[in-house]
Amino acid sequence: MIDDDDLRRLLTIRHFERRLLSLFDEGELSGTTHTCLGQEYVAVAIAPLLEPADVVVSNHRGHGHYLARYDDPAGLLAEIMGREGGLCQGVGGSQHLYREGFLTSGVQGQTLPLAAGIALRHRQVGARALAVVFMGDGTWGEGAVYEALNMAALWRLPLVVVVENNGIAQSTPAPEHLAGGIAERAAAFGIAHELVTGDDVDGIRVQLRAAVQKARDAPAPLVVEFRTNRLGPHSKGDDARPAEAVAEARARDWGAAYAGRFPEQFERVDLEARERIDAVVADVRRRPLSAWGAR
Ligand SMILES: Cc1ncc(C[n+]2csc(CCOP(=O)(O)OP(=O)(O)O)c2C)c(N)n1
Repeated sequence: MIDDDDLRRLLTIRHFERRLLSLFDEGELSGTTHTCLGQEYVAVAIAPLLEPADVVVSNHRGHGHYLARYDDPAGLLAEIMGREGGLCQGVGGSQHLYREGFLTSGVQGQTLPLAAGIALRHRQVGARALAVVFMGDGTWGEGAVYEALNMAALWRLPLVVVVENNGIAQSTPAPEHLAGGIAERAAAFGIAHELVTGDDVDGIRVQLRAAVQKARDAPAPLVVEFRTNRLGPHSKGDDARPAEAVAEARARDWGAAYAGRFPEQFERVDLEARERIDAVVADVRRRPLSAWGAR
């Protein structure tokens, strides 16, 4: 059973992401946004394995990574809506967030060299801190990934690469863009690889704790591959998958399965999370537009 705190984190992310899609429909958001619906548990499972000095480098699908670490839906929504109180005064938006210890980039693969550089710095100053980079399966098609892995392995960098392998890159299924497998690619560099197939946050932490600790204490890179499930569209409304694939994703949803097993707890925490996000949306909507000034 998931404890209330973890379930609250999971459902806060879920309701946040759902509201983003509805705010788009209402014409309240511009640009684009990529939700992590279905994948919330990856970030929630990883967050307590991290220490405050660790640096997270996230990607275009990064809202859950941020919320799992900081529980700050108002700061994130204000950023995405360009309102006062936004994390980066509304200049970064959904894909380019920055806060000490956390940054995201929408440029696929660019984040691997960046995270390797941060891990190198940690090593040089003896910081005992990790760089943790989140990436999708499709991003293994970018050459910069391999330069970064090569250096990370050679220089024994404290770098944890979390792969959210949801089996699709935008509209291209993994079998059409990924030759071989991620485990084999890690092995080619002599990098340890952990495969996570479940969605139980406690079980995932038990599985990963020792490997993450090792990456930190006896610095060396680690690839953690989650076989996960993208429930929503690639971005705001562009679900190019056939109806059967969408139905299959829904059938694999951790949330629906958990609600069926523990309905009383789910309904109680779900309502709490929904009301919290409703209040955040009402608050942020009333705020004036953010005014950007160089700092
Ligand atoms: C260098 C670069 N090329 C293309 C894109 C457009 N793009 C954004 S997300 C995406 C697919 C990424 O797929 P994956 O890595 O599997 O992550 P997922 O979206 O499934 O989380 C693409 C091609 C981009 N942002 N950056």
